[in-house]
Amino acid sequence: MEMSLKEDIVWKESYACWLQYERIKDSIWYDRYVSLCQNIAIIGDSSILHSALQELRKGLQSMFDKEPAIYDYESKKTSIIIGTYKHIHLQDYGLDKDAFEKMNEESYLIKAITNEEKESLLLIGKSDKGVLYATHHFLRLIQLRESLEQLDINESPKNQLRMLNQWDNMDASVERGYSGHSIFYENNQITQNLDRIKDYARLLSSVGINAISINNVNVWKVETKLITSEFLPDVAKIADIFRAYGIKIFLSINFASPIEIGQLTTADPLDPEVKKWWKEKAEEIYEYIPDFGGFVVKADSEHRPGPFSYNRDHADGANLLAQALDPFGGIVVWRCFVYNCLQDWRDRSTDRARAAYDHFKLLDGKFLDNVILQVKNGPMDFQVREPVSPLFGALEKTNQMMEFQVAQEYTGQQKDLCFLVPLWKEVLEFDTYARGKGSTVKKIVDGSLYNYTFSGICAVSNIGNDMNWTGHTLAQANLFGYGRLIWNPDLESEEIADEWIRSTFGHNPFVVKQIKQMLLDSWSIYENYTAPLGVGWMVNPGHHYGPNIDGYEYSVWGTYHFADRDGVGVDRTLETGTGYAGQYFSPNKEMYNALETCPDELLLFFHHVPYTYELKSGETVIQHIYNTHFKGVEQVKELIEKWTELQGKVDEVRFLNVLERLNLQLDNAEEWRDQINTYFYRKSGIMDEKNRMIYS
Ligand code: GCV
Repeated sequence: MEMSLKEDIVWKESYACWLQYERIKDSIWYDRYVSLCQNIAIIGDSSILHSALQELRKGLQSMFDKEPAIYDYESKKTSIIIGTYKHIHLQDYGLDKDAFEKMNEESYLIKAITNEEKESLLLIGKSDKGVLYATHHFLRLIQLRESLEQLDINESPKNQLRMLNQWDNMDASVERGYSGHSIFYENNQITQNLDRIKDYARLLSSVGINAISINNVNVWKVETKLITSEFLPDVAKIADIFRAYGIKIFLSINFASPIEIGQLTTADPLDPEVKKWWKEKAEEIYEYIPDFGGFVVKADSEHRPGPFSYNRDHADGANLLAQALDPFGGIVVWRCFVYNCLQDWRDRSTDRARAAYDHFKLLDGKFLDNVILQVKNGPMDFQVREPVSPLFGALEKTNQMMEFQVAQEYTGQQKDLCFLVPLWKEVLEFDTYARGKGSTVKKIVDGSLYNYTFSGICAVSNIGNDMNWTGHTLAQANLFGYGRLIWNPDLESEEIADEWIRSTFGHNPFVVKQIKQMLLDSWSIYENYTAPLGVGWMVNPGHHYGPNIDGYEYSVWGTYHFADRDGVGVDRTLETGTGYAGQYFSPNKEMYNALETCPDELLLFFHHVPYTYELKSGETVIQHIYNTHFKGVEQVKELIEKWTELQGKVDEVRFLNVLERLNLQLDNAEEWRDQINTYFYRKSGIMDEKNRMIYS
């Protein structure tokens, strides 16, 4: 379907994402809501409360086409009352102060109160941040057309740190960015367009994000200077913006900073001069940003400097920085993505999947209390299918957090549709058995299993300066879904999809149904036409888009599938393989280790099997490969049909943006299908049972 945009394109809807606040046209809903939403009283004064009020005014004004009036709380005329529990006269509403005292700092209550004289809606936070979250929640309820009359909601986030990592460089490029350039930097300077950053802060706070690191974990020459007086005044301006939305900022630092910007000859973490340097550096940073969150560190990973250069370990490295930040309440987010990236493909004993566990398990208990180890969800690198990293559950005495990737590096790069919430959900629900049954990953990262002092979830962001933020409009659902899921991992993927669609595209039941189906099917569709049965990779080296079955096979990166004429897959068993399966707690260890019990979808991650091996599904491995690859392409065609049926039902800009991406996805899926099927036909010499077209 060929179509192009009209001249006078309107990007309003694309830019607003899920904060559309579309005018309520249905008079029944309008009338039901309007009387309750005309007046606001705010108690207290702070930059966060100011944001809450602004959000509320803006949202209500837009949905009711009427500016709400702001009243003095004491006048008691009001409909919506916002403030913290310390300022609101709780007794007037029969509320208990003690209940608030016990709540977490970010909690809130939304309650409808009706008495003879008036109706009130209370949005009460434990803190200012809680008020802001309550406000967003309340606006979301209206966008979702929930009834307000009986509201009695008590919410607390399940995870303490809810973070995004920008992989933005100061030349405006974004590592693994698929939505234009950075919104933070241009020409090796911090941008002067702070409005866009403010809009980003609004979006993030609306889904409960409370921390952000604003530069790439690969910290290059100019970015190393972000912690110097040359850039700190501008970093402080960014911190001011995020602070007003309850978000703390972090910086990624270069472990070799004492050498690169400090005129020292070493960055040895045990050297007294180095310790002094970092201590003074921390003091300087906190002069500019009193509530600075701390550092994110990629060390001894993919050629970045780290403690290994000085024969020190990661605990020495992380503790050096933690000591410097501690007096100010800062924390160190230390990444566990540490592996040998100069591997010899002929060496079958080295296994990249083992690396994070092998490096960090031994150090459990050696890190200071203000260090958090950040662990990618899988042992490799954000593949479409990987087992959960065995480090989850393995660190009893060290704070730990999850790292997801909202950016779709290996899942279609925001050209292909891949709604990632179901993947993240599966990871969080995974039972590690670390302390017996029920030791799920979500209980580890929310800190409850091991009583961590700091814990949470972070993810690589997927935004850039494209007008719609995420390149593919439907990729906005991943950013929204990430925030909603990590606020409450018990939410269902379908619920999150539904919220996102209604807030973004409105309530037409057909639109909601079609998009929801598209989102929920998309991860499995993407998996169908790409690398099979958990083996991963098979992508073009460097940029990672599109198929290249042997692209990484003989490289140094440790990412092999070992396909030969007889079979495919990586033997990670205890008996004949790399022993990786043994890093899990029982019974996961045994389940993955045995061919008979290893789940089909991860078979080739754990085992090398002949093409004729029969899966639990009853198909042979080779037939599964053919079937899923033919099916995947047909499913993409169905996605296109589903979307095409929405023409005229969603605005033209977003309609065409998605259509264009789906067409690219089809090209990609066809290429994957043909490359994969041909490769495995040539390797195995086994025909497709259904005799479909395989290029030979
Ligand atoms: C920021 C993968 C990506 C890199 C990324 C790295 C990391 O290797 O391809 O772009 O670097 O992960 O997470 O540090």
